[in-house]
Amino acid sequence: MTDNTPQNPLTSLTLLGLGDMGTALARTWLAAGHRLTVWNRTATKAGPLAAEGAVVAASAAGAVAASRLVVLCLLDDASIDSALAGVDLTGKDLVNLTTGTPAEGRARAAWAEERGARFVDGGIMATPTMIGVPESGGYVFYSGSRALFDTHREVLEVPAGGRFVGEDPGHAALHDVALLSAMYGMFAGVSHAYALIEGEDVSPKDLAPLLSEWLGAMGFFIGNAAERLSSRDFTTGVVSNLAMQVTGSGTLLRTAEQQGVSAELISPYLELMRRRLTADPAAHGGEDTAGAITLLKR
Ligand code: FVH
Repeated sequence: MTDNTPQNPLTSLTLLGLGDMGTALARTWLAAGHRLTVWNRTATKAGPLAAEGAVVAASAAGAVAASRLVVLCLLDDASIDSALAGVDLTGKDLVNLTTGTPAEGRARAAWAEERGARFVDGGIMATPTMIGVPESGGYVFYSGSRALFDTHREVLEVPAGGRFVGEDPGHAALHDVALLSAMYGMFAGVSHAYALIEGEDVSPKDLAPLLSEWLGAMGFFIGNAAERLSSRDFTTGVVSNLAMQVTGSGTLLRTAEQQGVSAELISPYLELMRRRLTADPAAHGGEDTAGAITLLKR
C-alpha cells in the first residue's frame, strides 16, 4: 500500500504550471491522496486546486523547496527559465513535462545537472481530458535519468502510464515530436479530403467512417516502411510501385484543381515521390514509396 503521508518524500511533489494540462495532472495527484504543492505565474489559477487540497506556494522558489520531486508543465522551454530564474535546485528531482525539442531536452538536462538536480524529460501523449483516464490510451514518454524515473515511477504514473525511452534526455521529445508530426500529416490529408467534398452532395458525416476505415487499412505503411528503412530494401515485394503512384498523383492534383481546392496540404508529399522517381526512373520506378523518405534528411 502506498504511504501517502506528508512526511513521505516519495509521494509528496511540487507542480509548476497550472494551465489546462497542469491542472488536469494536479487533480489526479490530489485524488490519489498525494501531498501536492503548486505554483502558477498567475496565482488565481491555483484557487480551485487549493479548495481540492493542494498547498499553494507564493513563489516558484517556495514551491520547489517544498518537495524533492518537482514537475514542470509550462508553456514552452523559455518559460522554464523565466519561472526558475535564481531558484535553488540542489538535490531536486526535476521532471519536465513541458513540450520541447530534443535539443532543448538535452540542454535542460545539462542545465539541471549544473544546478545539482537530477533530470528527466517528458512528452505527454494525451490531451487534458485523457489525463487520469487509463482507458483513453494516453501516456507519457520519459527519458534521461533512469534512476530518477524508477524512484518516482509510481507517482509519475498516476496521471497517465509512462514509457521510458532511454537515458538520452532528448529522446522523450524526439518520440513526442515524431508522433505529433505524423498526426499532423494525417490531419492534413483528412482536411484535404473534406475540402474536396465541400459543395458536393456528399456529407462529411458519410465520408467520416470511410476515411477512418481507409486510413486504418493503410496503417500497414507504418510497419512496412520501418522494415524497408531497416533493411534499405525498397524493391522486394512492392505492391504499389512509385512510378504508378506518381502518375496517379496527377489525378489527385487535377481533382483538387477541378474542385477548386488548394493542393497545398498534399502536394509536398506528392512532390517528394516525384523527386525520388525523376532522380533515376529506372532504379526507383519499381520501388515502394518508403524510398522517398531517404530524400528528407538534410
Ligand atoms: N493541452 C494539450 O492538449 C497539450 C497536450 C500535450 C502536452 N501539451 C503541453 O503541455 C504543456 C502545458 O500545456 P497547457 O495545455 O497546460 O498550456 P496552457 O494552458 O497554455 O498553460 C501554460 C502554462 O505555462 C505558464 N507559463 C507560460 N509562460 C510562462 C512564463 N514565462 N513563466 C511562467 N509560467 C509561464 C502559464 O502560466 P499563466 O499564463 O497561467 O500565468 C500556464 O500555467 C505545454 O508545453 C504543451 O505543449 C499540452
